[in-house]
Amino acid sequence: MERTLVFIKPDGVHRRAVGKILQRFEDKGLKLIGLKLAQLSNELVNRHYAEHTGKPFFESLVQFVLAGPVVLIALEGPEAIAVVRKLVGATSGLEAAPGTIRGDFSVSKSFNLIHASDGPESAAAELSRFFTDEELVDWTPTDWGWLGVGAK
Ligand code: FUP
Repeated sequence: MERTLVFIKPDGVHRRAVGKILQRFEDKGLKLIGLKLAQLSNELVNRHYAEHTGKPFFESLVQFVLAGPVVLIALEGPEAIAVVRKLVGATSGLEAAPGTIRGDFSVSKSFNLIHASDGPESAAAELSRFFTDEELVDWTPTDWGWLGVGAK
């Protein structure tokens, strides 16, 4: 079982696509363990995208993510990190496959609606960056056995 961090970027919120994006994760069978709307701080966004500091798109990326509230989502499920990245699709909406969130909602490299952790280390760091331990809720969906969760 893995946990991962997703956030819907300001374009997704402004476009009123939050419900449709959340639906993708619920339909897949992932478990929602944290959810909140937040206006991120400049300091937090700079820290989150630190690996891209100095790249040509860095400043516009930071300004974009600060341009309105984001929806922070913590998810849990089998291989949740890779499963979520597949649902999200390639970074550029121009490259992302139809059926993925970016493939269905974006025609841009930058305005790509969603962020998702790309590995176990980033998932752990990002979950604790955006959620306190108290905000993450441990619970068991009644239908998980039927979805194959825990099945070998
Ligand atoms: P991803 O993990 O798919 O979100 O992609 P990256 O970590 O490589 O990039 C982080 C964000 O930078 C992307 F979501 C969008 C933005 N970006 C650009 O705006 N232009 C680029 O050429 C590459 C990335």
